[in-house]
Amino acid sequence: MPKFYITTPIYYVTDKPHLGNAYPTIVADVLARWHRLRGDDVYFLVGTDEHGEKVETAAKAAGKAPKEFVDSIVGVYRDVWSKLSISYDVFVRTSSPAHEAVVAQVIDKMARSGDIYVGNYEGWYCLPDESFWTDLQLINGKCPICGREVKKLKEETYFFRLSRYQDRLLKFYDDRPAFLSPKLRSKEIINRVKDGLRDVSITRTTVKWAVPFPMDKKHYVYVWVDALCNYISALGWPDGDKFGEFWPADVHLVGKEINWFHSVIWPAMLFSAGIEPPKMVFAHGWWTADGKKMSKSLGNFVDITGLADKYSVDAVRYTLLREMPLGDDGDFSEKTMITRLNNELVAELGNLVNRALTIAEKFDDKIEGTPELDAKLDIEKIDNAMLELDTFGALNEIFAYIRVANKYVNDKEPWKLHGKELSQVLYNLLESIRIISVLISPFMPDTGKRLSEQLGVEQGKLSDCKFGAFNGKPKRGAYLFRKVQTTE
Ligand code: ME8
Repeated sequence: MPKFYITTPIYYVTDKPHLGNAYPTIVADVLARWHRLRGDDVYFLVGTDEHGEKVETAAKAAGKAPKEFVDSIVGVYRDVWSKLSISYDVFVRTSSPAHEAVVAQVIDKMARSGDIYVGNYEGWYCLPDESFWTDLQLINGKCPICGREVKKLKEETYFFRLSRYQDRLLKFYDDRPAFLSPKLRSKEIINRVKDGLRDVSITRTTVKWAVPFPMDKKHYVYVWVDALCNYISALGWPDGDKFGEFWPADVHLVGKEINWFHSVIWPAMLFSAGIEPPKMVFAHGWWTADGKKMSKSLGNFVDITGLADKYSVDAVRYTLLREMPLGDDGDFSEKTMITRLNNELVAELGNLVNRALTIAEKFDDKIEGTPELDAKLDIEKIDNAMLELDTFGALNEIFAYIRVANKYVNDKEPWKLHGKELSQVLYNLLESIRIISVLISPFMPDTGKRLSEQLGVEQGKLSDCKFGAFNGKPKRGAYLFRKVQTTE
């Protein structure tokens, strides 16, 4: 059985998750569900990044000890993921003793490779991004990722000899072109690596809410080195069965602002520790509000649970996947969401189901016929799109088929038909809807389930997505989606 190990970024637990954090989590969920539909052995990791100065500062502001603070927020993450139908297999927390032990062991391996040495760091630090910068990297004196103020740091630190891995990384990118995904981002990384790599600071002495550095009691592990290890600590590295089964990861899905950590620092750390690198880092784009990246620290974010309460979880999941190809940036607006809900979920999918089931439940004979619509559905194309993480292309293809089925209803006018002729049309419609219910289920799990219930069939797998005998007992249930009235 093919295996599929997919991970999301682990989020800083400074506040509850917003639309931006929900996005990669939902995308990863859709991919994990798709692979389960294919019958693959899936392991889907989510988690929380709980150490470091940023979390320590947020805890202080909340008047709590860091551990008490993170414990209170992790529960909120679990609740939000459950509300958004996130089917994760494991939830990693970096403050857990098992994870901390893995971090210390990875560092020990890196030290044995001769890649860690003590020195002095002098440069800039961006707290919201937990990242170090040189004078040259700053843009107008500000953080090049988020454009905010940076502070001067001057402290003793241990360095990781990243510079040593320049050639090996470049060869690795060359040998494994899929590693740097999507393609449009690979040049950027390769050029920066070609420009030369500086050793990276991997410890702090001033931030104590962190994993103790195993080689020197005065030092604590830099939060990014700690966080990256989550992808293997969650599998029980070095000896855990899950590690043997699922590593290397198939996809680390990450936002483009943390691509460097995942595409450069992480594989170099793994080379140093003698561990195989992951197969792919896919850098996705940003949801923006008026052109600015939505973020917790800017406060310009959309409350994802409020949105789901208002329009349904599936409508939110659908909009996030349909509105923007994975890898692009896009402005999010409630107005666009309502338009998609009304014009696609209600007027295309909902309408098809409603029309077909209304007639089908009154039809007393056995529904049978010969396939007429099967040639219009290219399952392989959809599957290939999903395997390439083109969730946008796959969803477009599924909805193109929904339009084909709706046109079939318009052309055949089943409300005027009887007997064999009606059976033939109903057969094609119900088989189409059955297949659609499977195909949309990774995107809209609740809708997929409700659809198969209304058809009176078991929820199928990808291998069931072909025309066969229709064996269901259709019974129209509540509308899948309700139109949202707007003032315009
Ligand atoms: O960076 N649009 O955590 P974080 C799309 N702890 N995605 C967005 C987004 C937006 N406006 N805002 C956030 C960290 N994201 C580290 C990660 S991994 C070992 C450690 C998503 O809480 C995006 O995936 O700042 C981004 O990479 C992630 O949230 C950052 O979350």
